[in-house]
Amino acid sequence: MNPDVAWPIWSRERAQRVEGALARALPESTELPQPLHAAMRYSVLGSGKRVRALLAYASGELAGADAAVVDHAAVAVELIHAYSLIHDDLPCMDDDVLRRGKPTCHIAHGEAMALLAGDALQTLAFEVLTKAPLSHPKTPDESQIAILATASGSRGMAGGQALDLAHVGEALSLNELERMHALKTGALIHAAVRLGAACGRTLDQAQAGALDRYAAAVGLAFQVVDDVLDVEGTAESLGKTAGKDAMQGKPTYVTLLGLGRAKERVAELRDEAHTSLLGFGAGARRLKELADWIALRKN
Ligand code: GRG
Repeated sequence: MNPDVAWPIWSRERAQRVEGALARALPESTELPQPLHAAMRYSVLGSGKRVRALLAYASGELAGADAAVVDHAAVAVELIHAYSLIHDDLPCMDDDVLRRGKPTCHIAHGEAMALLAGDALQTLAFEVLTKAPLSHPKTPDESQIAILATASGSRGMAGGQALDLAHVGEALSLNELERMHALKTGALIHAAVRLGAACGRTLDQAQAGALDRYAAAVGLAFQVVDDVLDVEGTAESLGKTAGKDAMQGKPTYVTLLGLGRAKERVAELRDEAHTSLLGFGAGARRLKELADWIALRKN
């Protein structure tokens, strides 16, 4: 955890909460087929900052939802995230050997099992959501399944990854870079915020718009910080290979803006996130803390 930012007790408690819920949602590694279930548990449990789960709990709290109702959304979003990391690390994509401070899934469990583990985590996420108790009925396109499916698919994270792969070694404008990251990283972060809020009372249009602006700002801030840490961090502090973007000739906020301006951009996005929450009062406390943490994180 980041020594520069006090990680609130609330966040620790929620991170532990989702860890337990993930452990219960995943098949035991003694269950057939054991190698697949072992690979799934290896990649999901024991580490990870759980930022997406925390965002879901925090926006759930804003909408007055019980943490027990948000658990399903928090688990689902972390399962999709874990699947994306496994597939991203595969030799056909980023070809990485270190993730969350340990060998990547395909190094530890073999390429075929890693591919299947990612697939199975993705479908498990949706299975978990089918069991989510909702506090009130939603229209189909507000359903948690629709929110997560759109954010994960070709119009969201998978689409962003396709754009990323297509542009390795190419120059991108700042707008093109932001569009790519809004999909690749931002869509799932946005979904986490929306999924949590969907567990509580219905927000009016202005409130939903404000929450969308918050999610867009923290999603982008998360990515700009990731680019800064890729330059300033170490494999030890990050738990993953550092300096990869430069190695692969990937356009980043740092290559486009320079380190100083990239850091200023993070501060602007944090301010935007705070401003978007002004109308909510004390209910937005956890979302505000998370925006701070995302902007100041060191891993
Ligand atoms: C394979 C469909 C598919 C998508 C992959 C998310 C992603 C798309 C790739 C990950 C590559 C990457 C390093 C993106 C930058 C931002 C990011 C998602 C970092 C990892 O998320 P953290 O820092 O990870 O929240 P932990 O381990 O803490 O959960």
